[in-house]
Amino acid sequence: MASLTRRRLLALPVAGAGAAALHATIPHTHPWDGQATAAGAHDGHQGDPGATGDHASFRDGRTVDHRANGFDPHAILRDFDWGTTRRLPGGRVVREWELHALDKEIEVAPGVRFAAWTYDGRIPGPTLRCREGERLRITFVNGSEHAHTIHFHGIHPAEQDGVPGLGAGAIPPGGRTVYEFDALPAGLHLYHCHVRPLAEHIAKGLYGAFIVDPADGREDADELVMVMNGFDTNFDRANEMYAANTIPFAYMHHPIAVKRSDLVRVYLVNVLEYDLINSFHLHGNLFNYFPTGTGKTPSEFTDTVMLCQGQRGILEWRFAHPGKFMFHAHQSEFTELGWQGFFEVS
Ligand SMILES: [Cu+2]
Repeated sequence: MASLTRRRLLALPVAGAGAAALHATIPHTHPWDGQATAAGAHDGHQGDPGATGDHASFRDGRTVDHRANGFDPHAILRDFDWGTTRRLPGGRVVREWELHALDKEIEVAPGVRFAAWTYDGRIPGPTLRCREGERLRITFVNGSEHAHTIHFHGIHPAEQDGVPGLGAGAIPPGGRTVYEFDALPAGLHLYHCHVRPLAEHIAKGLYGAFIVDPADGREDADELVMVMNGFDTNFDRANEMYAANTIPFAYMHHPIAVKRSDLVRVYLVNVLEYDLINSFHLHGNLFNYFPTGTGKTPSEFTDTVMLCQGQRGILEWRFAHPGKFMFHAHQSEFTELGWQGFFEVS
């Protein structure tokens, strides 16, 4: 596999020109191997996603300091930010948020610190949630040392699009602006910075999910947000780790508890930079898939979906059986590098 070979060349956290040729002959270690011994070296990433083997990665149970990071991927799953609301004289709801761009060092894997750019100090940023037809006002305060924007997916005027050269354009450090538009259409969307170089501004962590509930709502469910992402920790424009909601293996160490009697609804967003596609695969069950969440008729009843960057969709299912069921990217390389987890069904 070409990408595997390339990654083997580049995945070592070693800087310096001319080193790449040497890397090919050195046993590959993950950046998060840290102080692990040479026993952690291995030949590649292929294999059973559920197997631990003799691979000295942090799949052995080590994890990051969620408290120091200021966010926990388990909390992010069910953390919906409804902002604050007020009513206009005509009765229409105005929903408001204030988002801050903040430069912040985040431990993305045990001992691996990443100089991230964040919305509100977390990756992904807050999951903004509203109802179809409301008026939305998002105040953006740039507390970063770099210029940024918030570009929302959805329907809105050009000057509210959060791209350089239109409307408020790129917001300089210390600057602020207000994005204002109607919540349209109902569905699952996302937001991210749109300042060039775009890949860097996204890969550094400036993105989040944006949910517009249909005016007539959705069926009650246990709702979960999964933003599929990855991190390039050695600045070679390739990811060294993959995850849903930032921290690799988080849901392997602590499975997501769900009830067999509940409808499970996953809001799945792919923001992964540098790789052309990402995917989600569920074990032991199939789900209804609603692309972009804009329709109420599923496009597919399946156990695997593939998404390019910016693509998203809603997954719904009920577990047929109790027990532990894996979910993971169905690119084995991504799986091995962190994008895998368990549901624990009771
Ligand atoms: Cu930016």
